[in-house]
Amino acid sequence: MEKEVERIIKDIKSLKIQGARNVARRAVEALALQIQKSKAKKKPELYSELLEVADSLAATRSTEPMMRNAMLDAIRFTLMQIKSKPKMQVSTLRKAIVKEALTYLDKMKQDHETICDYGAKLIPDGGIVLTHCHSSTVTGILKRAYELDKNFKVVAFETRPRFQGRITAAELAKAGINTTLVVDGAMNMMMRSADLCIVGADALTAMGDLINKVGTSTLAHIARAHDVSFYSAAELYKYDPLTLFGNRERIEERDSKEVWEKAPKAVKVKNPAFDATAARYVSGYITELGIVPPTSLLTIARQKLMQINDE
Ligand code: RUB
Repeated sequence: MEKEVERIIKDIKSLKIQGARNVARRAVEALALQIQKSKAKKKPELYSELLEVADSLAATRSTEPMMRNAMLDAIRFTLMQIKSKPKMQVSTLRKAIVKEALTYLDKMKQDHETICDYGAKLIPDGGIVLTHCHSSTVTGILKRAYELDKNFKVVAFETRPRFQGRITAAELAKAGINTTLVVDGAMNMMMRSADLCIVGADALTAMGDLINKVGTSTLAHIARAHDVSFYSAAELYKYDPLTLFGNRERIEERDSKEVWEKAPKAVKVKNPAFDATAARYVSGYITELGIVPPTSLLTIARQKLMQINDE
C-alpha cells in the first residue's frame, strides 16, 4: 500500500482526521491515490488492489456509513466497467476509477453547499444555538448564516473525551461568530436560554434514528424537555441501507485510555464514541434534498440512492 494511504488510515484511526464528511472525503482521496499509483498489469490485479484498500479504509471506523457507501460505490463502479467494457485497457480503467472518485468529491461539495443554504435559514436571528462535537456540516451552516448577517450566539459543548467541541468553538470564533465553550454536564443549564439545537450525523437509519457523537441523545432529550427544536444536518449519503433489513448500526468503542489513561485496575472504563437518538426526538433532518421530518427520511434517502444509481 502507498505510504500516503497508510498515513491517511492512521490519521482516521487516531481522529487526526475526524467527522463523517472529512473521513469519507479523505478515504475517497486515498483510494484514488492508490489506484493512480497502481502498478497492476491486469484488471483483476487492479480490482484486488482496490478491494484491499477499500477494505482497510472502511475498517478504520465502524460507525461511518458515508465512507462505507463511498467505498462500495467505487467497487461497484469498477466491477461494472470490467463487465461492460471487456476490451478496456488496465490504464484506461485506472483513469476511469480516479475520474469517478473526483466526481464523487465534487458532488459532496455541491451537497454541502445546498445543506448550508437550507440550514442557514433555520438559524434564528438574535437567538442562541447549541451544538455538540465538531461537524463540518454544522459549522458550514452557522458560517453561512453569519455571512447572511444573522446575529446569533453559539454554545458548543466540550465533547469528552476527545474535546472536538474545542475545534468547533475555535473555528466559529475565528469566523467572527460569538461562541462559548461549555462542559458537557451543563447541557440542561444551557438549554434554558436556547432557541435551537443543531448537530451533525454519522449515520442515519431507515427508522429515522440518528447516530452521532456520544452525548447527542442527551442533548436531544434535554431539548425535548425544554421544548427546543433539535435538528441534525446530514448528507443523505450517511444513510445506512442495511438498517432497512434489520441491521443495527455498530457503535464504535474506542480505547478506554482516551477517558482515563492510568485508571486503577479495579475501575472499568467504557468509551463508546457515538450514541443513537430516537427519531421522535429529532425535529428534522437538514439534507441536500430539503429539510425533512425523520418519518420521510427513508423515502428521501432512497430517492437519493436511486439518483446515484441512475447516473
Ligand atoms: C464527529 C461527529 C460529527 C459527525 C458529523 O465524531 O460525531 O457530528 O461526524 O460530522 P468524531 P460532519 O470526531 O468521532 O469523528 O458533519 O463533518 O460529517
